Amino acid sequence: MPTKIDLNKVPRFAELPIKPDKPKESSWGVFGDDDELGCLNFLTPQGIVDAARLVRKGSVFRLDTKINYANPPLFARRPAKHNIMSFESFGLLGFDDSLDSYNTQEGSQWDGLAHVGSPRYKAFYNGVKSSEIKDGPTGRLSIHKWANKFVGRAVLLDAFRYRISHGRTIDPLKSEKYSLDDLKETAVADGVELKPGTILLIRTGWMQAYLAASPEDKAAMAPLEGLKACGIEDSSAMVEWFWDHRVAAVGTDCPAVEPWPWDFKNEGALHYRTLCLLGLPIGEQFNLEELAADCAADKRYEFMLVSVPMNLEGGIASPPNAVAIK
Ligand code: UVW
Repeated sequence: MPTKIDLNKVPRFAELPIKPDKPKESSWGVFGDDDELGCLNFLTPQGIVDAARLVRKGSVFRLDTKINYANPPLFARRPAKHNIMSFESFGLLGFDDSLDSYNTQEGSQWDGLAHVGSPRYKAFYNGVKSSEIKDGPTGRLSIHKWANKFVGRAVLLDAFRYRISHGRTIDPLKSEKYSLDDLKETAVADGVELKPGTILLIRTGWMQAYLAASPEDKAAMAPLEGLKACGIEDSSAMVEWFWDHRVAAVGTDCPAVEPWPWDFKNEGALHYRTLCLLGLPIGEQFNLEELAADCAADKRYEFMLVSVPMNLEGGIASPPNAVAIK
């Protein structure tokens, strides 16, 4: 649905909040008091048309991990069990399948705006209360409301490659941090521009490190207390940079966008600043490996991104079902 908001009139981060009764550094009310899309409002029909012009060579990169790629899944999530059923007893040579205990966050995922709320304000994005987050069509901040929305221009910041190539090593399997300067320097080095309405992908190197790890190391990483993972800095300056560039969503290849573990009691955690205060969707465990290799080869770090989250009414999160198209 085309947005009715004049994006030229959206306040800068320093002007937030727009009303004194809204949380500090929040965008609550900017897109309307009932808005449930947050920064996805920065994706516009014109932005989709412009993004389509970035398709030049017909290369498609799937950004989702395979279901059950993480063995066992992180954060003690349960693996999906794939069952194939036969129709033979009905006289039909055919099959269908089902997935038992499928967790929408078992692999690559967009965290929906109902995933994490603020302990201080006891509310989710735009003041939505826990009681309003529920299964079915009336569930607020549900992932199914994104179904027609997640298409536009995207860019890749290969911060891992940038750091390594500049001799500043980082161990993605430790709780190490990419600073805002790391991201800005990567953007300058690779000629990446953050235009309004950009879906920002950030490669931290976590996914390639995880995929190369031994089965024993993967098993040790699965429980919450066993996982250590890199991520991006959880500062006010970081989200100011996103907001003032009208970034529509931030997808990463690491498990929590910010380093894991993050302290749930820290009000400055990126999960609170993005999902809850700004309504900025964040993505985790994306597989950016093939895309990053292609961008390094052709030096084009911008492309069209098409993501079709699950049509699950009341859904909290979703695999991105995303492709980058160049
Ligand atoms: C938590 O941070 C608990 O989950 P996720 O990283 O999947 O958003």
